[in-house]
Order: sequence, then structure tokens, then C-alpha cells
Amino acid sequence: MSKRGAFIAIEGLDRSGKSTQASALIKRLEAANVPCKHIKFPDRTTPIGKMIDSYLQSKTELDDHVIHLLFSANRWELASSIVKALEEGTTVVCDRYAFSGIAFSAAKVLPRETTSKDGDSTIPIPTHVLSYEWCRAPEISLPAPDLTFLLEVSPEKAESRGGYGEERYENKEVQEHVRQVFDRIGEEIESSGVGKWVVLDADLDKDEVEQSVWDEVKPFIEHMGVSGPVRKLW
Ligand code: NYM
Ligand code: MG
Repeated sequence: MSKRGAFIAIEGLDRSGKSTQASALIKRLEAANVPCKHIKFPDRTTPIGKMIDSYLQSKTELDDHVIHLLFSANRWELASSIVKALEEGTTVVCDRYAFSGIAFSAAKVLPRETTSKDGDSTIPIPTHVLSYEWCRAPEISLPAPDLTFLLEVSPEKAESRGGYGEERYENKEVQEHVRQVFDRIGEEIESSGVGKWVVLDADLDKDEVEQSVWDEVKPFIEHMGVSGPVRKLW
């Protein structure tokens, strides 16, 4: 069997530069004559993707469980085409994947925080709407990335990049919760051995981040190779 393609995911908070880096990586791969394909989640072009788009733009309201399952279904509807491309030797670069799915949903807290008394001070206890385990379940068995980059951006830098947009989740408080879930996912991926998890400082200049991404991807593709069947998410 000829060498299969590598499955590379680029993850991070909003304004971390994921799309810029995914495009830059595709250009580098093309220049190196590596067959490659650029995909993105959510894929807003499918019927499910259109429902997601409408929700993100606050044109529709959906139960938190429902939107979580739609995001996951949006990956499942493309899962077999990802595996096919990889098996045909095409490297797939994916702008957001299942880890965003878990992180953004598990980060949701009820608008009113319950509090606990500690001496004179009141400590807020955020109540999560969906448990981490529940959010992770629909992602089980999706094709697993061989290499995932988490682009870490500070709130200050995200703000300086023009701030957040108008979509749902694009505010400091949500992003901070999402950051914490991403850290938990990274630890789990590392210890599970399903794929490699690389954290990069995305506050740096985009050319520096691009170089760091390439420094990981190049040897990965050239030397270690990507062998064996496409793995499944843990
Ligand atoms: N998002 C993205 C989720 O909540 N769950 C998912 O499964 C995925 C893939 O959608 N704020 C959120 C993260 C983003 C938003 O993504 C739209 P983008 O990359 O800005 O189009
Ligand atoms: Mg966005």
C-alpha cells in the first residue's frame, strides 16, 4: 500500500489565526508537491451547515444539545470523504475539528452563576450546561488527526486583531471557558497516544507561527511518514 496522507487539524480560539495558518500550510505543501486538501468545520455549505450558520448568526435559536449534535453531524457527513482522501495519499488540512466541537459546547455555562460562601467572600460556581463526557461522545470514532496544532492566543492579542466578530461565542468570557476545555482535551490526547498535540504561541507574528507549523509538518511527512490505517478518535 502506498503511503497515506496525513490528517492535520488546526485548532484554537477565535482570532487565533487558524484560517491564515491553514491556508499558509496548504501553500507550503503544494510547493513541496505534497497532494493536499483544505477543509473547514463548520462546513456551512451543507444543509446541516446552513442550520449551524443560522444559529451562529443568531437568526435561529436551538437547544444546546441539538446544536452540539448538528456540529458533530456536520463532521460525520464528511468523515468518509476524509478517510477516502487520506487513503488515496492526500494530506488533509482541517481548520477546526472535533476538539472545537467539544470545547465550545462543554464551555457553555448557565447565565446565572450559583455562588458559594467562603468566609466573607462569595465565590461564583459556573454551572455547565453540557458535561464534557456528553460533548465528547458523538465525536468518538471520527477519523483522528495525526497531528493537531492548538494556536494559543492571549485575550489582548485577539482584541488587537480587530476584536471578536458578531457571531455567537465571540466574546472574552466564552473564549476563556473554551481555553480551559482545550487544555483538558490536549492532556487527554497526549496521554491517549492517538495523534500528536502541538501547542503554539499564536501571539507571535504570523510568519513565525507559519514556520513553527512547517517545522513540525515537514519531518512528520518526510521521515516519520504516516503509516497504518487512519485512526479513530478516542
Ligand atoms: N464551533 C465550531 C463550535 O461551537 N462547534 C464546532 O464543532 C465547530 C467546528 O463555531 N466560534 C464554533 C467555533 C466558532 C464558530 O467557527 C464558527 P469559524 O471557524 O469562526 O467559522
Ligand atoms: Mg469565527
